[in-house]
Amino acid sequence: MAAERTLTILKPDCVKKNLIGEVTRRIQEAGFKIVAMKMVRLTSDTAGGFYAVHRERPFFGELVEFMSSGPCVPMVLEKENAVADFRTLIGATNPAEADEGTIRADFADSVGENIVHGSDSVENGKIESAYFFSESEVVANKA
Ligand code: FUP
Repeated sequence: MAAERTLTILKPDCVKKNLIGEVTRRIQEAGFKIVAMKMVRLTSDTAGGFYAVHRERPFFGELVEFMSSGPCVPMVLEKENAVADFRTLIGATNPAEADEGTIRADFADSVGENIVHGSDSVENGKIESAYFFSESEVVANKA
């Protein structure tokens, strides 16, 4: 079966808490291959564009403010069943509801500041990956 891809973002709280290494370790230990990564500082516009689907939600302003509050680390990850397996690894959006041992249960402070993003479908993973990476920045990682 062809490997699937998903897009994650290690969010500004992850970077501020010096958890880039620990979260990346867990991602790799779970069998995901990193096929693209970079550190970026989103602006209000680029953060708002990424979360445009939530534009009308009451938390949109805070979400944009948080996502542009410091650098973050988007990555494209590859694995069989990557989208669903990654969401299992990170746990529920609200860390209070996330299963024990998941990344959000262990490190997130709140539903708004929840350490990592994970695409919710293969199609959205493609759209979200293209938001951060050009085709030439996504490499075949066969190592
Ligand atoms: P997820 O797919 O787990 O990232 O969750 P959503 O797409 O539902 O939400 C995207 C982001 O919006 C969350 F990561 C944080 C923010 N959010 C809130 O701040 N409050 C909410 O009630 C729901 C989402």
